[in-house]
Amino acid sequence: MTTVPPVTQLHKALDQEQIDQFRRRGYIIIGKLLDDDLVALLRDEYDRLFAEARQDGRFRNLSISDTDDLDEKNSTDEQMLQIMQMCERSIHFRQLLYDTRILDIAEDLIGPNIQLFHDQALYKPAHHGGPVFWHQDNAYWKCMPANLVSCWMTLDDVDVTNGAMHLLPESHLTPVGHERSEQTNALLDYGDQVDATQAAVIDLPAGGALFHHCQTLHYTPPNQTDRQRRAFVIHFMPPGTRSAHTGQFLEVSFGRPMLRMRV
Ligand SMILES: O=C(O)CCC(=O)C(=O)O
Repeated sequence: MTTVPPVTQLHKALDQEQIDQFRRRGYIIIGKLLDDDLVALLRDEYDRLFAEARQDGRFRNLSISDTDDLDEKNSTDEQMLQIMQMCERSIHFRQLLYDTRILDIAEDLIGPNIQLFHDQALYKPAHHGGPVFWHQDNAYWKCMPANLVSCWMTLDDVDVTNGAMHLLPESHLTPVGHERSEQTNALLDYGDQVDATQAAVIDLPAGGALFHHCQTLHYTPPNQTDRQRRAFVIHFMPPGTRSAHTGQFLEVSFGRPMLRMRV
């Protein structure tokens, strides 16, 4: 006779070893996840939205500023371009939030009820792509409890030369204080204190994905190659998460929809 495990023990996408690995290291590498047709569609949409955003200024260059008001006087060659909430600008990126392949993994990591915290496109253009310094995401967000999980996806082949993700194993276990970067003032930088030789450097193909915890220290280097590096991140949280900035629950809204709800 076969024994059916209780529902709470059924994993959707990961096996127990992968889940244990995530808990121990603070990240898990999935590899190729999105098929090439979807990648092609998302690339077109990504390029269209960045072209539009350049026209009307609704994007940020994190190499200069963390607001949408780009001050051209402070212009730099470096570009770490960000569009927040692609899901509010594009039906295709909105649909991606509900992609079963992604949500099944998120469910294995944070549980059956999943709300969007936010999404973002992070674009390092060829030749000029700026770095994102070492940081823990929750140093920006200050969410409580710190149980958020990010799915970082690539729309191009990504390796160390064009901006690969660097992750510091086990760093999610200890939240650390961050300083603003002296270089941009727009980004946090914990870099001096990281032993980068311990970092995992993750190559991914176009359509690849990794998941990391919101306290995992991570970094991406500049892109000085002639290849673009287009990435997209979905930050998931369990409902009931609070902002430590306001003490308030992060309520369900158009910008913060429930993506999956089972209980
Ligand atoms: O895409 C990048 O280069 C940086 C990603 C990142 O820092 C993040 O997802 O928090």
